[in-house]
Amino acid sequence: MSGWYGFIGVPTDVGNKACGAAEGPAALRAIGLAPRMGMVDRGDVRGPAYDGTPDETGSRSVRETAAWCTGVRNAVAGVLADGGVPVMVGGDHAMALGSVAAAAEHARRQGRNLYVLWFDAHPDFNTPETSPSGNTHGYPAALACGIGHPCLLRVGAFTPLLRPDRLVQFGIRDIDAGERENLRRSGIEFHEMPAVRERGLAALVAHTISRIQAAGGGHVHVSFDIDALDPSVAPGVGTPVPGGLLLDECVDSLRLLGASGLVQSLDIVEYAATQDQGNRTAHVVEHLLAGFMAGRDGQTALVA
Ligand code: Z70
Ligand code: MN
Ligand code: MN
Ligand code: MN
Repeated sequence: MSGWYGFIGVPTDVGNKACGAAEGPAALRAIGLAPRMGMVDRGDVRGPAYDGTPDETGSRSVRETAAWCTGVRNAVAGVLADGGVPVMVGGDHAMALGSVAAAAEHARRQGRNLYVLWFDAHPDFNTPETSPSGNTHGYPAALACGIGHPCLLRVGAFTPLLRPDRLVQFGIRDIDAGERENLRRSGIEFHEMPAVRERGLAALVAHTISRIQAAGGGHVHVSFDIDALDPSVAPGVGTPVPGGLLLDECVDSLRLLGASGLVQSLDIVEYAATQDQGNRTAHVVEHLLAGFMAGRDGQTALVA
C-alpha cells in the first residue's frame, strides 16, 4: 500500500504528571525509532506544563490540555492533508482528543464515517462529575463522544467528534464506578479482559474490521495506550495494571488493522521511559508499529 508515515512526538504529562509520559518521545528518538522504521519525523508538538490546581469542576490542567490537543490537532491535520499516515507518539493519553479531532475533521471532508479503536487498560471515559482524580487523561474517549468538560469539547471543530456506536475498546480492566455508568449510558462497546481471553483479541479486532467494512468502511483511528499490555511485557508505563494483553496478540491485531487499509491515523501513547527496564518498552513500541506497517505494506514484520 502506498503512502508514508509521519512521526509526531507529543512529549507531555499534561493528563497527570505522575504518569511520567513526558520523556517518552525523546527516549524513542534516542533509539532512532522514526528513521529505523522509515517514518518522516515531523518533530514534537509543544505546549504548557502540567498544573495540578483543580478548577471549579475538579479537573486539573484543563487549559493546558486544550493547548496540547490543539497543537496535536494541527500537526495531525498537516500530515493527513499531505497524504501521510500520522503516528502520534506520546506522551499522555489526554492528547488523543487532538488526534481524534483532526481525524474527525478529515473524515468529514472526505465524506467518510469515523471509527475509533481504543486499546487500553482504562476506558478513559470519565467526565469531571465521575472522575476520582480530575486528571484529563481519564477524559479523552468521553470527550470524543461529546461528553465532558466544555473547554475541552471546544478543541475540535464540532462535537461530538465520534458517534458512540463507532467507538470500540479492547483490553479494559480498570474502570471507575461512575465511568462504567457513562459507558453504559453511551452504549459503548468495550471488551474487558475476560472477554478478550475467551474470544481472542485478534478475533475481536477482525470482527470489528468486518463490521466496519460491511457498513461501507470509513476512517479508522487507532488509539493505543501501551498500558493495555501486561506490565510484564510493557513495564514502562505510569499506571501498570496486571492481567493485560500480550505482545503477540497486539502485534497480530495491529497487522490485521494495517492490512484492512482502513486505519489512517494511529496514537501510541503513555510510554513512561523513566519506568522502563532498559529499553524494553521502547522495543515493544517498535514491535507494535512494525506489525501495523507490515500489515499495511503487505509484508511480514521483521524487527530484530
Ligand atoms: C482513572 C482516572 C488513567 C491512564 C490512568 C485513571 C485513568 N480512571 N489513564 N492511566 N493512562 O483518573 O480517570
Ligand atoms: Mn497519562
Ligand atoms: Mn491506560
Ligand atoms: Mn489511556
